[in-house]
Amino acid sequence: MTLVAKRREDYRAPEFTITDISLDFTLDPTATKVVSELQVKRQGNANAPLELDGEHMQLLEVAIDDLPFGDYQQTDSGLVLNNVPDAFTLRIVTQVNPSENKALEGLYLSNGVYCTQCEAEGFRRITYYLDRPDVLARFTVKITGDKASLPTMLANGNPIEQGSNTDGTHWILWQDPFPKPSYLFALVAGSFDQLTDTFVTQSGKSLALELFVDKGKRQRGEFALEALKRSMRWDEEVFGLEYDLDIYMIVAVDFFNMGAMENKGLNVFNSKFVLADQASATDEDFFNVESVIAHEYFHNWTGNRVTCRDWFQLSLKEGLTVFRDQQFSSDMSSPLSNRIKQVRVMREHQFAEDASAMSHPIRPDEVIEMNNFYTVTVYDKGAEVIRMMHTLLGADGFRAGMDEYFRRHDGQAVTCDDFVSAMQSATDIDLKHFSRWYSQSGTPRVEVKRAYDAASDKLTVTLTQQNLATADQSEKQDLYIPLQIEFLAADGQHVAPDSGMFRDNLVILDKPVTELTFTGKGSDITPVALGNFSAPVKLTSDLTPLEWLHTFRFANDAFSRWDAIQQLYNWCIEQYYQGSPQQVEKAIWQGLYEAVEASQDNPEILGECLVVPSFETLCQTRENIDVHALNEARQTFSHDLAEFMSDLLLVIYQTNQSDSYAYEPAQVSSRRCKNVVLTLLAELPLAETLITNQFSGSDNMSDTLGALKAAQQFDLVLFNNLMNEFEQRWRDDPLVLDKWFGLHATCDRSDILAQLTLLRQHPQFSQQNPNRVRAVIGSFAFYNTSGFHADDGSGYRFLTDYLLELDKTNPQVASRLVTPLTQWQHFAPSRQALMRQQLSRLLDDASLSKDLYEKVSKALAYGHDS
Ligand code: B3K
Ligand code: ZN
Repeated sequence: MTLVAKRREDYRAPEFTITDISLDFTLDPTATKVVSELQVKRQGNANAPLELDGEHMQLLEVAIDDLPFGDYQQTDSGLVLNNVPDAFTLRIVTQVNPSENKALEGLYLSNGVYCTQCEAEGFRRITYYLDRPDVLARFTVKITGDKASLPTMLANGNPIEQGSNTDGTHWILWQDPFPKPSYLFALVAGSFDQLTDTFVTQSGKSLALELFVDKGKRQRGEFALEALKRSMRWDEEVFGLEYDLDIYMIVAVDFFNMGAMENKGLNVFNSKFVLADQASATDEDFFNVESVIAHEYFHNWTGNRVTCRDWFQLSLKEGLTVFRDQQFSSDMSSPLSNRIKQVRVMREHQFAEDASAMSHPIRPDEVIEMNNFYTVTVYDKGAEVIRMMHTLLGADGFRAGMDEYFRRHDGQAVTCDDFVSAMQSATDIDLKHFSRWYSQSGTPRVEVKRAYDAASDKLTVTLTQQNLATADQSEKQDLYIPLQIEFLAADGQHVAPDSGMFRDNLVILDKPVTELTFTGKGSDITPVALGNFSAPVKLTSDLTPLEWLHTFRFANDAFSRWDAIQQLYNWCIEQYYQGSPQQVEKAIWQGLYEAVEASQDNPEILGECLVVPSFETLCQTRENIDVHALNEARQTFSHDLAEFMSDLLLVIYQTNQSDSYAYEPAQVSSRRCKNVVLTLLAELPLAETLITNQFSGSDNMSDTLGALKAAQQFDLVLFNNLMNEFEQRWRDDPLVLDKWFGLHATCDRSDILAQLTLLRQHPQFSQQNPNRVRAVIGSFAFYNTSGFHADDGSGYRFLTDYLLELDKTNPQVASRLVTPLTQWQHFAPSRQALMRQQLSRLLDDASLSKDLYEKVSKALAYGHDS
């Protein structure tokens, strides 16, 4: 198979545009008819044919200005209409089969609900169209469907008319006054429970809020509706942005490829990110619901009102909207835990992507399948790039830049450069050098080194940036890196360098080497670099273990204090991994003990500091990894840590019990701290009673799951007993059962593949449902280190067998799940060979989707053709 990549540089404005579209759907499970009427206008070359995108449907009729039209060719990817006038009405009738659509892209029917997903290029599975984000049209949508089974029929905008027919069907007409690209179109039809509310905007306009959930789940939707109101208020207060339609609708569906979708006025959500109550959802679930609700709502301005010119610009809306939802979450809960959570995503997943064959800049240059680029790089690194601008400009400057961005571009489809240039207008800092972050891929390395000259009593701190070649780019340039930094003297007091700071605690690294000097202050100065994770870089330094402890005691930046403990853990695990655990001397254990003891009344930081770095994080700073030795080093260290401070951990466990459950910041921190401690204690025999008591006494899902995770760590017999009880309680609730699936799939046991086979036969498992597939197969491939990386390659083979099946029905989900197999670069050569063997099996499949083809072929080419 050879597939041609599209290139960012080849962008050309469309020859035609569409100003208005009226769609008429007659819903039928296997033969839905779609009549589309387009107002088309030529805006380019006078002779150009009209080339419409379209696939996976039947074409029934084409007419121009009410006359049948025959001068067209149908191709694999669309329709080419020749000799068309400069302005005309185009009528196209198509037929689609929603029940057969298992890819969940375009219009599909599952569990009796009709639903669409059009971003990025799904609209072309509904009708022939200029399916690209720079064509903005006004949509009118009529839906006709069975009245009994589809009492609710929704589309974007406002309902303007409805009625009944004599044949048992009814119809409704929706109109969206805001011109929009086709990817923001949505249609939903089904039978739901509905929650309604109102919101009064800052300018006094009253809006209707409507949330649609599965029958019987109304109470589980209340939190999401409250979260929506908080998001609306926050965006008014922080960015001065108000909602623009009269009605805002959210629908929760069970079959959905990703988290949610920001369709104008009609968000469609994976029910996982809407439904939450004390009994069925963890604190983390509540957090995610609030953050995804906010994210989709914030898109109304950053994404919908101002959209992307082309898909290479995806980070324009995603990086910015992630940054906005992160700021919101941080205001709603603990800023420290939020920042740590974001950094974990960067270190565990984004750094891994940068190091892999899929490495790409936040604004990619080449794409075969756009769905493959909804990545942690575009989203999360994209948000880090926005955050750096926020750091450089300050909150007020950033707000001024945003105001200017909307003033210039409201109603347009624009580029990342347009965004930077609006930001430029609000600052004296030249952002030209900074903007390389958009075009350069890879994780920069920053090294901190000290040299002391006794004769002149001068300490020089050298900060070096290094940008290594990545799979996609061999040449690299220096970046503009804002590095937050503080300096500690031996007594814990802060000291300042002679000169060279950009601002208090901020230094700019804009060349390979930057030096800061300290004269007359002695040699004993500890630099604390990368405060608040001020740039998405990998930091190495010459700090000693005792200096990390010093940092924890005295640094001002809470993130740096947490990070110091993480670096220290990383160092300790390395000693175990190298076979010399005795290098972790008594003073270090004692220092860790004292650090924990001193933080006893601060569950927020304690709950984060007692988490040992994940296996995935440890991989990012190592090469040629012996998987099992590293995993074991991590586990043995955790065991020794728990043993050394068991008395202290028990006290912390006991003091962090709360009476009755509430989802509020103080309780969340305390519960998290308690459950993190329980996981550590699960290394020790004394944990059994704690685990069983917590499980049986729990009145909320966080504590129940905390007990199950600890049991999984503790012992298989206890684990299986508790898991059986859990299954009995939740057997009819697949969304909750996903937690159970995930725990089984991540269990460290020699018969894990047999277990996975059993899970696949479970009555609640369904290969059609992406949530189930992610819970079982995804948890295994991403997080079951011992099972996925079994020495005989059986884990890799299992995943491959599964993907070969799944790819036939849902390539998008298959392509997400292949990721761990493509990230072989950190491992020892023998293991790389086993992983590559399975990648070759995938590539040998002649009918492989282009989604998988793009990732697999890149992964195989990387490192072997250079
Ligand atoms: N914009 C959607 C993601 C669409 C993914 C298409 N494969 C959700 C979001 O980022 O808000
Ligand atoms: Zn988004």
